Amino acid sequence: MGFMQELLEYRAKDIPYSRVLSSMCTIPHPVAVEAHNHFIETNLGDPGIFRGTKELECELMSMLGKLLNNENAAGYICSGGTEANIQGIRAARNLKARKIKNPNIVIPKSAHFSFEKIGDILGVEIRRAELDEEYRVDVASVDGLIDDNTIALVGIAGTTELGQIDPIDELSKLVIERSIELHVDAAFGGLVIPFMDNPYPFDFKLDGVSSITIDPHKMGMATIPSGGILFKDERYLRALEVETPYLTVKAQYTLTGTRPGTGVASAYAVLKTLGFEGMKKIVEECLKNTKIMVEEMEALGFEAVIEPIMNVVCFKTDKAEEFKEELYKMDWVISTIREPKAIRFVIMPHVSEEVIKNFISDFRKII
Ligand code: 0PR
Repeated sequence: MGFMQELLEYRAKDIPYSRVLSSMCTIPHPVAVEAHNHFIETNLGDPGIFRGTKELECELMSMLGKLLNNENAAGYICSGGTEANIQGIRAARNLKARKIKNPNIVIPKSAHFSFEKIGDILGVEIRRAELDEEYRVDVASVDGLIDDNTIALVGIAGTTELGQIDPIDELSKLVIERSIELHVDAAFGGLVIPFMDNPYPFDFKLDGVSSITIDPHKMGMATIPSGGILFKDERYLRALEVETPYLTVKAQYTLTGTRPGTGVASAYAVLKTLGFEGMKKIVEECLKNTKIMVEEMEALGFEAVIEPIMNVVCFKTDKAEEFKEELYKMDWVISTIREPKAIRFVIMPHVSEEVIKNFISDFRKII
């Protein structure tokens, strides 16, 4: 048996996306794959060599900046939401906290687990604010946790578990009053909210927002890895720089050194091909399918934890873990959340109406 055959056999053991209802990633758009293949050997870690790819990244950042209502936004394509969140907080720390001994940040209890890593790596104390009944961060609770050592607040535009959007406009007012930074984690929502009928305010249109995480490898249908970090202006990138003695450039603001240009090319290809209207159609389809999932689950007697705002939806049940295990035995992947006990579905572009119908028919057998 040739080793390539062997590789394919390993790959065949993976669960196909048509049975994955738990992922924020999806099958890349065909143009993303084509673009990716053309950039397979690129390394943006040394942009003087890959100067065309670097130019393309600048173009993509300018497209994302416009989408997020800031022509001056500066940033780069990284390994994912985790790195983007690290860099958002690291920039805030470097700008604000050089004089502060024990810096802290205030994040919602609903924040992604990447903030656990941030506390550990950056030595920043993480304070967790309470949520309201709709699982948005409670601004009074945030306010109560701020002190003289607070360098930044975090708001989430599309929480991992419920797809909820924090009151970013109120957080923005708060950071302006306190002269601190505001990092918005829109890893998922960044490429959903702008394409919704009544978009929630979450981006640079709000004066307090300093940085935004927005991941093309989630709803942007780019190839993995393609995460995004955008800052209000260049000043934040400068705060991240280290000197690079022997590269084609003198300084590097990224967290990783060697980094692929494939995520830049694939994200660019998707956005250029689909345009604003094309992205809107994809988002509309996902929201329509989310409604179908709600109807199907309600017909089985389940109740949604909150009425879905984007294409993430959870249903209350004490048997969440049991259902997840039983479904996994049938090669269906769903997830569960921390609070309240519930099962969770992310209705990505690969979760078609047909996938939902197939799932419901198997789920009936279990319940
Ligand atoms: N911020 C938010 C709001 C997120 O939802 C995520 C990931 C991150 C940051 C971190 O992004 P990276 O994983 O790109 O570093 N949210 C999903 C999660 O952790 C990611 C995911 C994707 C999980 C595919 C499972 C999966 O199959 O749940």
